[in-house]
Amino acid sequence: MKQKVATFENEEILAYTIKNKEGMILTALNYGAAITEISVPDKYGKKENVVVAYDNIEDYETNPYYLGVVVGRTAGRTKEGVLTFNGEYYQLARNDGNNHLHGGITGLAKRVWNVEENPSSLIFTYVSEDGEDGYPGKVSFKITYELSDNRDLIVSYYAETDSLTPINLTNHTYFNLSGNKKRDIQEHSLQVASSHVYELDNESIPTGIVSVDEFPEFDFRNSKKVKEALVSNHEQIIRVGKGIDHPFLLDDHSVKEKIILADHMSGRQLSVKTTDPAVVIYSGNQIESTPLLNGGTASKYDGICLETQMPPNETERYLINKGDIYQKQTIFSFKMLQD
Ligand code: FUC
Repeated sequence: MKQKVATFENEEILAYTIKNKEGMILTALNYGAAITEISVPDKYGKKENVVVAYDNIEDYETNPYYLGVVVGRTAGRTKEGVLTFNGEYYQLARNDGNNHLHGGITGLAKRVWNVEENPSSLIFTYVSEDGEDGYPGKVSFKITYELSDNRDLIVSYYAETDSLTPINLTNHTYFNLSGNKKRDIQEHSLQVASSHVYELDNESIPTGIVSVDEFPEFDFRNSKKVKEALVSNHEQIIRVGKGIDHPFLLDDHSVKEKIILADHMSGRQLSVKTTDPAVVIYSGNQIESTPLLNGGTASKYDGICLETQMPPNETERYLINKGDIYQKQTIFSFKMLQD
């Protein structure tokens, strides 16, 4: 089902809704492939939205928090927006202080994508021309959101290029399992199979890798409340606005559940399977009182992003060339916990 929800610069903005057999609902826009709704039941069977969304659809045109979108061509921050490879130098937009963030001023997040609608999947395609957002190479992107008959959202990424260029995509959905954002995520529990994290400089550029043994606030190898990290006065936590906004290296590269987020009050649990080597976890530290989100309020820690990807600012690790295929899958599985 699709519905026209807005017009941005003469382009029709459409919201597509698909359901699985159990009635799990996903809604996404043709703008940035932004996920505005994932509705799943709580432990009493009450179905509610577990993603953060703007109340006013017009806010997706600027989308200051990158809610729900695909980010790229390269996710995260590239120092000074400089790419150097193959003897060439490219200057990308500096849209975050001195640095390039989430693919630039426009990026994939603020493009109108072509959408093919199927009963339980949406296929988004977009061709990015050579030089777009400062990146070399013409790149064809394909992103699929598919609902399984269980409660899985399978996000598949595909890209191919006509010349050497970096690709590092992720999805920037903010989860809040309380349902329709009744509470913030501080009481959510989080488990991450990661024993090493990147420290950041004061512009949030990764500097080096530390063991979580030396940084226990970020030791989520056993499940603990997100709040336990947020209340710390560790300089890394203060630096990013009193929260988490860091790349975590995943210990095991096979496809299995490596990240588990749970809200015990609602009984909802989300687990994430990925083959990506890292996840940037962002606890919504920069969310302000406006724009309004999910029913009239907005504040810090309203949602948490689990951005599976290659570590940011390591361009040489994710170059693809003509004839190569960039392909990966992230599986978000929802489950109801009983008391
Ligand atoms: C995240 C963060 C940033 C930024 C943005 C909206 O991925 O790494 O700090 O605020 O999203």
